[in-house]
Amino acid sequence: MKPVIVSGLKPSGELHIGNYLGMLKQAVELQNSNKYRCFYFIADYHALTQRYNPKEKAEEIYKMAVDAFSAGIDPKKSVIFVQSHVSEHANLAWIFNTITPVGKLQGMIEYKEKLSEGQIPNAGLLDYPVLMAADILLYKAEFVPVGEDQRQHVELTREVVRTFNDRFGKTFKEPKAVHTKAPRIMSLDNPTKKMSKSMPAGCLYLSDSPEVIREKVKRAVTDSLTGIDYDPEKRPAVSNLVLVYSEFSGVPIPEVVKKFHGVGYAKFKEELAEVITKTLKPFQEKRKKLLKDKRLVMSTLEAGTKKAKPIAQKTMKEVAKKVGLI
Ligand code: AQP
Repeated sequence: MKPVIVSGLKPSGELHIGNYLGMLKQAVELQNSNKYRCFYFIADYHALTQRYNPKEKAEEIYKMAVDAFSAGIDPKKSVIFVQSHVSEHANLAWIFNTITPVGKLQGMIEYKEKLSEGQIPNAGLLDYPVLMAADILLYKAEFVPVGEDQRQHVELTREVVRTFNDRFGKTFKEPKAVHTKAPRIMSLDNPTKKMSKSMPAGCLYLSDSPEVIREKVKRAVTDSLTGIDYDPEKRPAVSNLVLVYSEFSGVPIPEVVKKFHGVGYAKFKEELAEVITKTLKPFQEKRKKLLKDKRLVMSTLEAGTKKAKPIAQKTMKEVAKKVGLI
């Protein structure tokens, strides 16, 4: 049996280049390698932990699926579905809740960051990593392609595995987080914050038009020093842009720095906008077509649910028996 890969996309807004470079691009590569059984889901339950407009949520969920397909997630090669359509995600999270210390969840970096950004600390937000552990372990995943922000959550999943196996007998294996070379793309307007859907001012969206991309890149903060360089400690803003250039062009970072030696910010930013626009073109064309075919998208997701559900049910049955339910 091929090892299992699981990852999710939270429909809390449109996908940005951080989501793409930190996770989605790799998710597609792993799928295409043919070495894994890949499960990718739209994490709608996770999205409900943030303040949202219920009238917009269904559209966001649908668009997130469109974006995943447009970026190359292929239903012939991967199982793709909506999290809430497989109720076992919530059921398993409940069991894991009973073995997870609250103090551990209160100490999670992402949780504390969301609070510092002014979010109301609802129980779902606190519980996010436990639901994520269930997302991963329902399918007994070995690898989880995620951005750096999710590393601590995968670590918690590993702790859940150890606790569960200790108390109820060996059931799960500890999964590993796998990161790309761009695990943390920073916000365009603040290089100390990661690019986040919930902070749109610093985001470059995969659906942005060439004009918007040019404008956003032009406005991206740099620093008072001159020259294009890569030194995330001393020059985080410029280094972030160099990393984005490298990832979109496929040119290694040292060569990017060499290529733009002595070149001003304006020229570098023009070329950066161009390489992003060019790379995103096929994605945007596919997206435009798929957005018009809601029936196809919904039926593909339904087919994904049919594949995911029996596997989730099997794990849940095993867990229920182990923890003493009848
Ligand atoms: N800035 C980032 N750089 C690299 N990777 C990132 N990811 C998120 N932001 C960056 C990774 O993208 C995948 C999908 O993310 P998500 O949809 O699950 O939501 P998130 O991690 O909470 O991302 P956001 O954009 O910051 O959403 P909000 O603002 O709504 O919380 C994940 O693998 C994530 O690590």
